[in-house]
Amino acid sequence: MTWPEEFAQRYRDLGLWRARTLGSILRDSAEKWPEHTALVDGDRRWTYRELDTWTDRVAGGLRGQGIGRGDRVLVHLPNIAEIVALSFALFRVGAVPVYALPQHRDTEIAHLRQAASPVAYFGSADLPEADRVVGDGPDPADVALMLLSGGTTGLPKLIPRTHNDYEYNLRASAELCGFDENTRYLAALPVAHNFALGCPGVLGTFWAGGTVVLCTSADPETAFPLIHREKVNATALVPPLVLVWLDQAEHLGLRLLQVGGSRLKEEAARRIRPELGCELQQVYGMAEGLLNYTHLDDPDDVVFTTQGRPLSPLDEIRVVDGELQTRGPYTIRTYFGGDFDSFTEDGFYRTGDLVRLESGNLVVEGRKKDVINRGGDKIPVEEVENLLLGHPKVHDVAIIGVPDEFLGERSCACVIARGEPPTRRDLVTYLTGLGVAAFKLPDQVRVLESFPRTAVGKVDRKALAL
Ligand code: OOB
Repeated sequence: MTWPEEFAQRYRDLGLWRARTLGSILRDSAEKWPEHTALVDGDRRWTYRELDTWTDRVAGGLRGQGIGRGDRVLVHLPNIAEIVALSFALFRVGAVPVYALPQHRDTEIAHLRQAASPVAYFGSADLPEADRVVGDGPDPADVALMLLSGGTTGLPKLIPRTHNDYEYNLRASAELCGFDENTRYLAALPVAHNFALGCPGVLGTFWAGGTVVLCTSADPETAFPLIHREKVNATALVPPLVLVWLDQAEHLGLRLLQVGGSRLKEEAARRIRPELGCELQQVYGMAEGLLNYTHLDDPDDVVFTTQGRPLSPLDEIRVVDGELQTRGPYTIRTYFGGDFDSFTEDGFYRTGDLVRLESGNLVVEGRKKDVINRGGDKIPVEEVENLLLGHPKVHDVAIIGVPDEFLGERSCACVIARGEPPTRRDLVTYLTGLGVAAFKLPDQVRVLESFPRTAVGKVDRKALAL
């Protein structure tokens, strides 16, 4: 389930795992910088002391509800201050937030309920009450939170991250990115996603004593005025948003612009400094753990053309048949509920990404997993295919990625019709009716007589894409 003891021992001995819980991050910073602004959400602002007090109140409320150590709680909130206070309160009582994305709808929430058996739900959909158990405080080796996989094969899996490993993840990231008490980080991507949560994200900013500015939309109309008003100096984006920001060609005065989640084109990378006036850092990460960063003092070519190198000296990486495999102090050894295909016998996680190493830095060249990366949003194709098979006009369906200038790739549903062929609108209306996140809706539909098959009879997605 977790790291073998010899590995855990090494990570502790080397001071990577410090036996700190995530709840203590806010407490420590509140002691060091009580009057410093910790959090800004629109017109609402909290100092570290205030946020710490609020968190304790929420924790008391959770305990009053009987929510405690080890209980999973489904958190389905946008970037509002409540997701911050609730998360820290859950960390403090030892309950485990399971982070749904704000874009998720009934179908995804139903899946998460089934997969995680949460005792409570915080968000906009309705959940009946479940059994509740009272517990005590957390142990650093406990699971602190659960992230969703960008989708391997089948339905999104739950990724259990411990206090020990995630505290290291965000602390090492904050150090590498030079975060300190003067950092003013704009959370433009969802806080519920690993990138904005802990790479270094909002948690890394709190660890460093900086200020987190929340934003519910990364559109320039919303984000740019906030950047100016709050003197934001660091943020993280996915590549399509970078293109939108570049179109505005406005100097933002950011010290650091992190970009990751999908492949950033070199041409866009080169425009960032002259047009937005900020330094680029490429981030190639995954909710399962491993993070790769370009460094702030790397030569331009490295920053513009590679996805950087592993965060930790204890990260182990190897490339097998083009696929990146990894294990290390903050990479899971198994998914919640188990899954043996994604891990090798010696504990390496098979990323499904095809990479090459270029003088020590990774370049992501493709993937072998059945996921479409739609500008950073991961579409688990099997999940959507299974839903579409329920449509009366669909006999069979295969969803493939097709190249897209803006998103990197978009989705195409290849359909064998049952009688009258379905239109895109038919399928979109159907999926929307089921309550599916908008980014999973097919961008286009192609009707075919039959699918090309591989030698073993599986749909040949590569041939379909031609
Ligand atoms: C981030 O995490 P996930 O879990 O949503 O998705 C992980 C997958 C990777 O396996 C890779 O296929 C792709 O997203 N990816 C990239 C990339 N960053 C992630 N592909 C090309 N270039 C990049 N820079 O997406 C994530 C987690 C933490 C930090 C940043 C991104």
